[in-house]
Amino acid sequence: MLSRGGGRYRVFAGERIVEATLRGRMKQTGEAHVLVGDRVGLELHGAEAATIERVHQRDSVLRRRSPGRIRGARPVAANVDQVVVVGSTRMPDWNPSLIDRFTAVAGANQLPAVVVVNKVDLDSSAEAQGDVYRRAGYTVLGTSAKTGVGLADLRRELVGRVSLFTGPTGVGKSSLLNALVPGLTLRTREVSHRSHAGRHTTVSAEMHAVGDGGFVVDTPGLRDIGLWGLEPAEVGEAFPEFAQHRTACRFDNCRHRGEPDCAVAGAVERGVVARTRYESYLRLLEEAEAAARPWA
Ligand SMILES: Nc1nc2c(ncn2[C@@H]2O[C@H](COP(=O)(O)OP(=O)(O)O)[C@@H](O)[C@H]2O)c(=O)[nH]1
Ligand SMILES: [Mg+2]
Ligand SMILES: [Zn+2]
Repeated sequence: MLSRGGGRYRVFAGERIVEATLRGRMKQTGEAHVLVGDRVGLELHGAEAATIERVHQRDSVLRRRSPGRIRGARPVAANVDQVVVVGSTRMPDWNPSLIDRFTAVAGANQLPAVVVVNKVDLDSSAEAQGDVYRRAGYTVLGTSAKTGVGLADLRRELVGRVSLFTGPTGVGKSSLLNALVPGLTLRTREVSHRSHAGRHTTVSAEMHAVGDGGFVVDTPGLRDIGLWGLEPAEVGEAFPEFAQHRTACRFDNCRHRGEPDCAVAGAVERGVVARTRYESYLRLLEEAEAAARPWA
C-alpha cells in the first residue's frame, strides 16, 4: 500500500496504481489499520473499483512516538528494508549529532542505513563529512539533487528494496525523491509543521515506486521514530562500529561510560572509533536512561 487518504488506499499493482477501499469485514475486525508498505490481498471489481481483502504478514513495523505520550507509539510503515539518512553539506550545515540520531534509529530497528551527503554542489569538500560513516561501516554517497551528481549511485542502492528516507528538514530529501521518481512532484522547501505545543503534527508517510522493484518512503518529521522503546543496554547495538570492540569490554553489561577496561572507550582514544559518534552514543544513552525512568 502506497498511501492513504480519506478512506481510500493507493495500492501498487505492478502495472498500475489502484485506488481501493477496505472491505467492510476488515473495518469491523479492527484490521482497518493498513500501513504504508503493507502487502495486501486485493480484489478487483472491473477496471475502476478494488477492495483490500487482507493484509499479509509483516516483516517489520517502524513506529514513531505518539505526540504527548512517552510510551505510546504509532506505526508509520511496514516492511521497510533500509533507512536512507540524508544530510547536506550546507544550508543547513552537516549536523553530526542529528545524523547519528537517524542512523541509530535504523540500527535500533535492525535496519541497515545508507548515509547521503546531499548538496555537494554547494561545497564539494564537505563530502568528507561522510568519511566518519564510511569508516563506521555504512554505505555513504555524495549527491546533488540540483546537478544530478551521485543520483545514479543512489538509485542503485534502492533497487529491489523498500527504503525509508529520513534526515533533518531542508537537506533535500523531497528534492532527491523528485529527481529519482519519474513524475513525482513532492513539495520542496517545506517549513516544518509544528503545532503550538512545539511537536510535529501527524503527517502520514507516502511510498513511491522507483522502478526495478524499489520503493521509497517519504516521512516528514520522523526524529522520534524508533528510539522511544530502546533500552539503555541496546543503544550501543545501534552503533555498528562498536560491535567489534564491545565484546572486549571487561564487563558484559558495560555501557562504555567510564567503566574500567572499556574497549569501546579505548577505541575512541586510539581514534579507531570517531569521537563524534561516541559523543552521540552517550547522548542517546542518557535519553534512553531518562525514558526508562518516566517517574524521574
Ligand atoms: N544547491 C542545492 N540545493 C538543494 C539540493 N537539494 C535540495 N536543495 C534545495 O534545498 C531546499 C530544501 O529541499 P527539500 O527537498 O524541500 O528538503 P527536505 O526538507 O529534506 O525535503 C530547497 O530549496 C531545494 O531546492 C542540492 O542538491 N543542491
Ligand atoms: Mg521534504
Ligand atoms: Zn565498554
